[in-house]
Amino acid sequence: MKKTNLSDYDPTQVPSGKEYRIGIAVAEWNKEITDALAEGAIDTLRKYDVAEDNIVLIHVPGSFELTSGADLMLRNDEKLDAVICIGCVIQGETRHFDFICEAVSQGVTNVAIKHGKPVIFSLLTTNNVEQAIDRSGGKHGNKGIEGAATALKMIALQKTLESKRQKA
Ligand code: RBF
Repeated sequence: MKKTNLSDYDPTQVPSGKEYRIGIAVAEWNKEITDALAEGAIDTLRKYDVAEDNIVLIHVPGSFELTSGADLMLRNDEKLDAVICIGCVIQGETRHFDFICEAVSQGVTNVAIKHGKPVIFSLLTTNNVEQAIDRSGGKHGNKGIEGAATALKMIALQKTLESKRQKA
């Protein structure tokens, strides 16, 4: 298997986001990395026709706050179809890394289930800065792009299933 660009996805399989409204919560820790991820996500949403007014961006202090940031967005904007959570946690010398990663992965899942809407986990969890750079526009692509494509696919899936249920 070719392993150079992990953000490879089939662009023909990504649905149009013309009617969609998507939130992006971005953590300020490791800002250069998370800004690059957010840029990849926003460019991708634009590429698939999400209207500028329908891309709603907020910032939270650190990745740990992504869960409550996503929850606040969904609670206060009923028109949002999904939220993409963007952060970067870099392994340090203490156990914070494990606690933050665990909290965000569980938290994002809980918010998605609570609101019945896709909440996307675009969190880099790396051993060092170099690995983070490689995945935010470097040799392993940009995980923000992948997060945006995932949001579009999940919203389309949700709308398909909802319309099937209504017809049944
Ligand atoms: N937030 C991140 O988004 N990435 C990190 O790598 C990161 N490392 C942290 C390391 C320590 C020791 C602490 C105390 C916090 C760290 N945070 C990091 C911030 C965390 O997500 C959160 O904002 C704070 O713990 C406040 O709730």
